[in-house]
Amino acid sequence: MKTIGSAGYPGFFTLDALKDGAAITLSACVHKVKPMGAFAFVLLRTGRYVVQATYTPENCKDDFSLLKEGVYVTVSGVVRAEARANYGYEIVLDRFTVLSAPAEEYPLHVSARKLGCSMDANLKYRSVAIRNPHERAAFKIAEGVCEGFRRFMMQNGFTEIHTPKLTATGDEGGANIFKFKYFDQNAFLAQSPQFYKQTCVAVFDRVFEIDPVYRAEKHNSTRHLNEYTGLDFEMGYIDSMYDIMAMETALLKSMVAFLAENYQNELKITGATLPTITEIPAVTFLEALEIAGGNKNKRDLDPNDEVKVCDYFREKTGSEFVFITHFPAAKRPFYAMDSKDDPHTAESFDLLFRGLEITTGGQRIHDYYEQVAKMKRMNLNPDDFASYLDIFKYGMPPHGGLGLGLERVVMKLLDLPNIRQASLFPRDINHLEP
Ligand code: AMO
Repeated sequence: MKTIGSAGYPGFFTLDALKDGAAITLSACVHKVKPMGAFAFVLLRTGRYVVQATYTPENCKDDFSLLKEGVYVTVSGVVRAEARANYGYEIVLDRFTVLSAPAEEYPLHVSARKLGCSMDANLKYRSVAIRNPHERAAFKIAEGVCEGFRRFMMQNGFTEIHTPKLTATGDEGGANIFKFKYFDQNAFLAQSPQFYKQTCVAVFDRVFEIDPVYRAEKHNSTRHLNEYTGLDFEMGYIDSMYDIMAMETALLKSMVAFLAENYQNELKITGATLPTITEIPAVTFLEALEIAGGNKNKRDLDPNDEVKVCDYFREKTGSEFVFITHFPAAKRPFYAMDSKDDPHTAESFDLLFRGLEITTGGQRIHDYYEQVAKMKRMNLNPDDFASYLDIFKYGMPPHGGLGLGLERVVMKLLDLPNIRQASLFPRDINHLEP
């Protein structure tokens, strides 16, 4: 019997095609060639796997010298059980044809278990770096995070939306906003889908979005990108921000279960451990400051504080996640609802995971007059936000939501030292290409 890939096309390979004794035709990239004397190992890199093949001149009459790293081929052979090979099988080659050969050798060790080059080289040769299976795994995991997010959202009645990234006003405040000319008008790249996702709550009750977010971060940190992927949701008819935190807890459990079920290949390649989620502890900002041993007058947690708070809760409760609630209102955006008990704090939270903030969320103001008053208190001119204020003028249910940074989640799931490794083509202050 001849098995041609898994969907009748040799460029679409899945592990189901590996059956002892089966004939197989498969298109792939030559990942590595290891001459062993009488035979050679030829590792074939498909879109997700690296499959072992063996070449012997007895079985295969095609010119062995053409099988070089980086060459794209279609091979035919017979599958044989081989316990020492990846996935327990190898392909005994009987034919191959070269589809395309590179003009130059790779500038990086693509077939090494880990690339082992500097971040500069990694980013300079990004198109090559991400061919390394360990580097590549991050993006399959990112796919799983997005798909797990989407599935959970749809199962819970959220509608998927896509909102403009070219905008007339900034939604998060602060200086980290990209400005540009939109024909004759000043415009900004969206710092989040905040205004539009709130707007859509009045239409669909519950919405989510997976789209790019732009931040003009001037500092070159291992946790900031200038373009990242935001996983956002917003929901109506909530009683408090705790409804949002409960929804996020359920979402994370579901996403982790989805990864465990569908991404064992990448978890094995990267050696990553998925977190176990039961209850996620929650503390107030002031309590978190105390745990971190920081100055009580601080108005935000710095990266060291986040690590200390996470360490504390991991030891005390076993949880790798912790919610921090009730941040100082002055440090949160103007749309955050002030706490009734203490208007100096906002009904707003962060979620930390393995020492890093991965989410901000909270309850929003829904009353028109309250929103206008808060803008004025924060020295903002309501006239600059006229179209956003329309949503309150014409009525909004009580609502809230959150934003999760995809690359930060992947970075922490895989214990990557730099967020750039969780972005296919990272945009930072020094990189606008590739
Ligand atoms: P915030 O500004 O905290 O909140 O962003 C939400 C989440 O996005 C991620 N993030 C980043 N990731 C990479 N590079 C950056 N420069 C960067 N900045 C932020 C983080 C962060 O937790 N509108 C609110 C969310 C909401 O309340 O719904 C917002 O954007 O993981």
